[in-house]
Amino acid sequence: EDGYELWLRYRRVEDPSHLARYRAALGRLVRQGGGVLQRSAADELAAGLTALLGTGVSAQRTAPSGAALVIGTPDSSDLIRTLVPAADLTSLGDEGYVIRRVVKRGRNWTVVAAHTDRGVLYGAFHLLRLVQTRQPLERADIVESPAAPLRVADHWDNEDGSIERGYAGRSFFHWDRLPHLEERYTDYARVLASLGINGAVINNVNTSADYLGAPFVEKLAALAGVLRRYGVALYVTANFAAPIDLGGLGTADPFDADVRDWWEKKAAEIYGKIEDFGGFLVKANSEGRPGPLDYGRTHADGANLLARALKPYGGIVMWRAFVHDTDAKWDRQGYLDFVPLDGKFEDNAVLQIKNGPIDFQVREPAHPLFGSLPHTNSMIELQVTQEYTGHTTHLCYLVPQWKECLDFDTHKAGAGSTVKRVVSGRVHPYTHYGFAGVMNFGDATNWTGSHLAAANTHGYGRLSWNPDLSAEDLVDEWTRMTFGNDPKVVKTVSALLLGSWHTYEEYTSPLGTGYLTHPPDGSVTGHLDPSPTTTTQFHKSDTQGIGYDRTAATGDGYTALYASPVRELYESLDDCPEELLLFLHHVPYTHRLDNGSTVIQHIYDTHFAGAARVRGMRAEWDALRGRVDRRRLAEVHERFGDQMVAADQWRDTLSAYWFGLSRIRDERRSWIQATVAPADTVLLGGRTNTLPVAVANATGAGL
Ligand code: BDP
Repeated sequence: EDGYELWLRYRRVEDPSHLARYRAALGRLVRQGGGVLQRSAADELAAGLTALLGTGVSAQRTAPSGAALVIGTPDSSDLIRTLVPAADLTSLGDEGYVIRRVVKRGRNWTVVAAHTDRGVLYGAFHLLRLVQTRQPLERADIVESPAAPLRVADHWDNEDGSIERGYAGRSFFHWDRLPHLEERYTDYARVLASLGINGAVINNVNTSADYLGAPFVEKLAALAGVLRRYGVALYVTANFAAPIDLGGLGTADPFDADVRDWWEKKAAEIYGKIEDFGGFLVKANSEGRPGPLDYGRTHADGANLLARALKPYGGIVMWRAFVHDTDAKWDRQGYLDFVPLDGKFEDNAVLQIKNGPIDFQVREPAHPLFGSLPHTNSMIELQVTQEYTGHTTHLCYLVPQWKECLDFDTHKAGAGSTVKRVVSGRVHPYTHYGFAGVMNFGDATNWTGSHLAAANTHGYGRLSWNPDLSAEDLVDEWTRMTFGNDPKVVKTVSALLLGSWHTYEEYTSPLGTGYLTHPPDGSVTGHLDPSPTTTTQFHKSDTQGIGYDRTAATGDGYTALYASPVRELYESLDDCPEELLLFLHHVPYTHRLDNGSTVIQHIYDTHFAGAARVRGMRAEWDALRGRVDRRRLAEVHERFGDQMVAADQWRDTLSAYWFGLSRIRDERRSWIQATVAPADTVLLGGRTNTLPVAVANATGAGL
């Protein structure tokens, strides 16, 4: 198996009793009407059930004499009207659905019902999931609707086919061939819809203006046509300087009448071709991108310019809060720039805020902007592609990290103001809110480069629908859908995924040490390999101590951006959660942790334990031989091999580096004397980016 099907992998149900029950209940499919989305739902069910049940299933308009699966809306189906009381559907909104077993006139009906065809589509995927994961349907009574209206997939794909922070090949959007359509676009749309994702931004946040030019709009329209069949709206990242670059104007000043006119005409042109166009995503005045600040205007002025142009058509602007100019202010800049603008944005603009204040590191606190904007629509941006979390070399299942952020209580509007409630519009009365995920898809056959990385894509989409889902439930579901229901496979893969973030953190940067990766110099090692000498401005370690002092008392004042009691918790060296210790405090290497270890000893211990764990991970995976198909077994095995080498490199480089600074020996191991004794010059000379792999091999044995 090549992994192309991802979790939409429909294999025949093996267990005869399960199979018989599913066949009896779902072997006949009834759809009485509805539009395009309902047709897609029926097509997916027909194909999926045919494969799962091993018997031909196709949609019919009339009910058979026995049991049947019925899908539809009250408007399109009298059967649905008879089987589901209208009142049961009223609270579902435009995207929700029910899946219910109904016994009527002595017959068993399995019903997927919704107000809208879109709800039916999402319900259809849910039903397939139930079969794929072998859930009983006999007493099914499932009611679902999404937590937030914006559930978006962001692609950082470029026109030339390269992908910024993409590790799974090149872009599968072939702009040179579009508007010619390829099969993969349909599969892509199916994959998004299966998770409930309803929007896709198809180009990089660092974009040229070309995507807004007339030739491109034709291509976009063709793609939008495919996505539309699966309820996915197309969005485009807009370059703020487009009126200059494309329109030939002398300015992009939001207060300039010609500029306003240009954006209005552009919106009209796009909506003329793509009537359900979602809108724009914008990265402005960050990392050299053009923006309203270039003209002495504010972010709100800039966002509102575009928002007003889109408003007549129902489009929105997602304006990024990632404003990174100077490293020294990186942690606070988003907060300081946007809080004063609260309430100044149009109601069809929404601020897109990264989960943490820095940049998708392995460990960061939740961004202090969450909850701080009672009058500005907000959404969260998560990074599915593993930019700083191991690319496709390291297994790092990010759902537990995202859950920590989503469950974090900001206290900004009193206890219970969790991030997930903020971005679900339940803390402040937002009109647009939700989730964006920077995707890890490329043109690799298996989409994500590494088979197991697709669990992150799945996890992101499912959480954007329901942030209350647990990481445990999500890995279980993904594994069953991707590899089948063999209990040993489910147990092993689930455990591997669930422990992987912690392991990665242990051997790369425990205690919130932060940004230690190689600079993004365009090479494949950018943001992958360790390079602590080049990132001292981020981890602030020296011979006296380690960690970044962000306290109000003695540091940069970052902790003051949080509400009580978080602020006090973070400010206090004693109370601060240890996983964030070095993100928030600068301490001597001999500072004692709760477990009695010194910081430096803990760092040595975790680097060694984490790297050793990767060996165990590969062994556990290998024990699935005979239970996972040979190709995927071998490919994942190979990844773990690469991860072992890389984890050792992290362990050795970082252990040597911290020893070089602290000059404190590892109490438990003898490697340091043997390897990096008086090597300050090598370690601190700054001549090489990546320290020599600290020959710690002496180390490996018996530790
Ligand atoms: C950083 C990436 C960079 C992105 C930037 C952003 O390294 O490629 O352009 O974030 O999010 O993570 O704008």
